[in-house]
Amino acid sequence: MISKSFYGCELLIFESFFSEEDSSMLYDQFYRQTAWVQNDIVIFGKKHKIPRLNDWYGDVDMKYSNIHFDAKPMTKTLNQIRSKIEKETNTFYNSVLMNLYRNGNDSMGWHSDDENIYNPTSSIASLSLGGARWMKFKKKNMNGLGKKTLKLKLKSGDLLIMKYPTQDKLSHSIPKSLTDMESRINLTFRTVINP
Ligand SMILES: O=C(O)CCC(=O)C(=O)O
Repeated sequence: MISKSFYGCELLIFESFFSEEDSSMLYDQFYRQTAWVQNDIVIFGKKHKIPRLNDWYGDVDMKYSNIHFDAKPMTKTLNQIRSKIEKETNTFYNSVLMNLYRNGNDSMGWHSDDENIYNPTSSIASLSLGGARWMKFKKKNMNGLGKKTLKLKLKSGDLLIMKYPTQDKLSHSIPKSLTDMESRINLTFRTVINP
């Protein structure tokens, strides 16, 4: 396990949490069986397609901006993954946001998972399947050149744990890549509380 500390936030990476073979089997299963949707986001009054596809499983509805996913029970496979993560990390998760990055042009901008549906002191567990991607972290509200960022390479089968207070103090992003990238599925397990 690799442990990184950045502005007082602990980030743990369990490399090959799932073997290459299991990761590729899981990737294929999720790719085929998930009802992927591409939502719109409104920026300065203009609609844009979010550059990645999503789905959501969990105890409560997921709402942010104009995006809405109804609550639905986790599948058997998601429950098995969740149990394995919970055993390893001693944390309880009741929902998962599923992300599909089709190629290097799909991305996720700077943000924190700090919406009020989440328990603010719970970790977030993020499993990567498929093509490797960089994930960046920076201190919240810090812009401009010369500001420190942390870059982690997330490979297929790797599990990243973002511990409290990561969502309070840091933003994270999955930048676009100019080089060709294999598609990637990411599952972020979260703990929602009824707002
Ligand atoms: O794709 C990832 O590894 C991170 C996804 C993410 O930051 C999010 O969905 O909030």
